[in-house]
Amino acid sequence: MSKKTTAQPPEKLTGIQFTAIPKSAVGLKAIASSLRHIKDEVGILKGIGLLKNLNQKDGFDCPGCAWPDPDEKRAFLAEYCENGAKAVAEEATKNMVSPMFFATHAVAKLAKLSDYEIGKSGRITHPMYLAEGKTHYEEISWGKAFKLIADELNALNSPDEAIFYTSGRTSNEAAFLYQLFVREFGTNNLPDCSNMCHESSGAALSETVGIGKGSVTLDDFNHADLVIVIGQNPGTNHPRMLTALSETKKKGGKIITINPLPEVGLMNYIDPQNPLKWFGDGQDLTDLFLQVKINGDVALLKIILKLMKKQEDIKPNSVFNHQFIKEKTAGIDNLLKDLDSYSIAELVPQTGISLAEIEKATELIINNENIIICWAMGLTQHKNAVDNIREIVNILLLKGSIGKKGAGTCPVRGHSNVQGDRTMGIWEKPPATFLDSLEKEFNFKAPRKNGLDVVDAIEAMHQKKATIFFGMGGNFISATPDTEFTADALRNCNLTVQVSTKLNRSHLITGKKALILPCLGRSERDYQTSGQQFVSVENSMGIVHQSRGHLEPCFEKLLSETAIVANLANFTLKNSTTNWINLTSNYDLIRAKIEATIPGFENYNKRVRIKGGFYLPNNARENNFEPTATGKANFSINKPSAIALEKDQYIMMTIRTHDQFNTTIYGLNDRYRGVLNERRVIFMNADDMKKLGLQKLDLVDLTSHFKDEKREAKGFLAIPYSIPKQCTATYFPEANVLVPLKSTADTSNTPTSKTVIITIKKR
Ligand SMILES: Nc1nc2c(c(=O)[nH]1)N[C@H]1C(S)=C(S)[C@@H](COP(=O)(O)OP(=O)(O)OC[C@H]3O[C@@H](n4cnc5c(=O)[nH]c(N)nc54)[C@H](O)[C@@H]3O)O[C@H]1N2
Ligand SMILES: Nc1nc2c(c(=O)[nH]1)N[C@H]1C(S)=C(S)[C@@H](COP(=O)(O)OP(=O)(O)OC[C@H]3O[C@@H](n4cnc5c(=O)[nH]c(N)nc54)[C@H](O)[C@@H]3O)O[C@H]1N2
Ligand SMILES: [Mo]
Repeated sequence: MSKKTTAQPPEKLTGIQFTAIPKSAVGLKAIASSLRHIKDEVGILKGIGLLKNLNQKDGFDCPGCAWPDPDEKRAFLAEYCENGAKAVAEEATKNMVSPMFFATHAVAKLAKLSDYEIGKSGRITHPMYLAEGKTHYEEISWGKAFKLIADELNALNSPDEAIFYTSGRTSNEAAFLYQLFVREFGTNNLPDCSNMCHESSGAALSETVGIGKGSVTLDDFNHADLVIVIGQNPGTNHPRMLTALSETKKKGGKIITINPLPEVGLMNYIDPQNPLKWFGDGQDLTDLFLQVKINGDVALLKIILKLMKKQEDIKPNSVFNHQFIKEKTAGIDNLLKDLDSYSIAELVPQTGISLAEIEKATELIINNENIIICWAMGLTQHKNAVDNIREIVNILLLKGSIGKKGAGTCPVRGHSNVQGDRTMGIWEKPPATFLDSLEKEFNFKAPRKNGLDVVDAIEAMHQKKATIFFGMGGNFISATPDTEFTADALRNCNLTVQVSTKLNRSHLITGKKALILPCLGRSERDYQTSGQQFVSVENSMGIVHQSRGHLEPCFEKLLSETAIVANLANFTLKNSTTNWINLTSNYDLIRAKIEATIPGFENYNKRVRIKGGFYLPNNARENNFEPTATGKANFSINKPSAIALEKDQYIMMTIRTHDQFNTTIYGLNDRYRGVLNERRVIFMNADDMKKLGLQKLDLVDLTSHFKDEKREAKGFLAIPYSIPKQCTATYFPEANVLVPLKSTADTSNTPTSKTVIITIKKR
């Protein structure tokens, strides 16, 4: 393993302070925090104008998370959360990164700053070029930039030597054009942030219920008897989900939370048996909190399945929905037989939870009809992540709790349009039927070989099999695992190109040559030759709706992502029969092409103009599982975690603070966990700290272990916290250097960012 530590965030402490862990989420402090960010970044007047338009039916879609907006009434000035306001403030910042900024800041020096400091530099205003051997970026014209990229692309031996990454903010229109350009160029190398995110959900759900998306709608939360929130921290990452959970509660529903941490957004953890009243007007959210060990979920879910089966055996028809199982599913006998091969006594210690608590959870599942299960990265970023999700589906299928009101699957998506990007064809493994329709509509021969996902793309660049990296948004170096290895991979490239709004580390760890193409943000007006355009996005529940920018662009040189792709295609593709520039003159023309090639978009231009948008078809929601291999919903056989810790080893999960959006660091506080002004911390169980002779705030160095590989990250402050023994937590992206590139989930190949095996050494 490379020993040099040149690409990761600096090992610099910022002055930790503590605050009492709040008893409830949201409330006045959240409002104060939103306003502070808006005031500091944007200014009050402009800021209020912006917030007024956020998530309104004729406004713009929040560039934060993918949680849906209500179908019907929307509160004036209030369809956003603290962290949505921060996301908007960050994009609409007054700070500009101009050519002068680049002239006075050497790239190598900027790379020594933290992601927080880099991001706060501001919005990029001009296309910038870092020529080979140069120390500073210089301004370049758009035309020269496009020509340079086109020449480099066309000089490759094979189109497969280029990588085209996408983050999840790109609109449907831009994403559709982008994948079309990449495929006409000749490759399916379209890795995206989803590869590191909900890929495991997509894999598990496609196999078991025939669609890689969740089945519930927002309204289902009004009809659920029981919601299980597992491996997710909505108080921070999807704060508006708390409103939906609160509705479930108001209507008499129950909530089970399964998490190694007592996240404030879901409960006030003092006594798990008696959660304090905390939400808004004093409403409890979590009825039962199971403090599971990291990656102990399959063991836990298996015990629940075994207990369900036991009860059904004792009293037939009291637990399973036999009619649903008979008509709609396949594979129950195998599942039940497999369950017999496990013993509860052996499984319990893997969960860290007492059997009595698990029995309580099972009782709630048995006694309630309509169950929704919600999850996010706590389930998807493990070696057996796909098993985690398939095991959830097993529970829902036994209960017949899918494809009807108040019940179903709810993978809560991350980026605001990550689901839409997939629908538009941003995927390294496109289905043949999709390629067929592209070929027919656009008159070209689409590449049929699967492309590279994120992990494989990094490998290919490291081995110099791929030499051009193009990033449509995102922050590849900070978001990906194994920071130093990935840095070497990017440095091996001849050219790295980033289409971005804000300065980030990926502009600073570059190929031999590098380009930055600055683009419009979601909040800004997008003018094309036919006038102002709107774009469309798809949220976590499959609703496609429009988003119309509100602010004048922060600088006149910016292009929309759509225009950038069209120009690039125009420069690169010599034989294309598509008039790319004309397509971008009016986004209705792009939407018409989407309608012609992707099912579910009939009358797109008309329906996208209906306020609130329209739902895409969803077979699982409609209680139809025909698209699976068996034509039925499939039970599956899943394995508990195989991780065996050696002496003095710990599992580390890398999680988000309350003050960041992925690699964009809004501030240095994690208010809901009581930590202020510091990100280089490691949360540990107090007994584990004692065993290691550690006091609160001792400085430790971390080493991760994978096969015979070791990786190091230095200088973290140890903090005792409520977390199961042998489990620890650090923040992403500071700890990404420890995540081994080749440690990935089976089937989905998602990096195991929530199960990193580490040892901890006191300084
Ligand atoms: N404000 C804000 N909003 C965001 C984001 C952001 O960074 N900031 N990111 C967006 C994106 S792209 C995404 S994907 C989502 C991420 O949303 P989350 O998945 O909620 O984000 P994480 O911080 O990764 O939190 C994972 C949660 O899973 C728990 N967990 C970890 N390991 C396990 C485990 O083995 N089992 C169980 N049961 N739980 C576990 C952790 O304790 C934590 O509560 O949020 C989106 N929204
Ligand atoms: N260790 C660890 N690693 C993780 C995770 C984890 O939990 N732990 N989570 C993973 C997950 S779930 C995800 S989704 C990925 C996220 O990976 P990415 O999506 O690659 O990362 P972001 O931090 O969301 O990208 C932020 C950058 O996007 C650019 N940007 C913002 N808005 C726009 C826009 O409208 N257009 C364009 N073109 N650019 C824009 C800005 O320049 C900003 O710096 O990270 C993954 N990495
Ligand atoms: Mo994500």
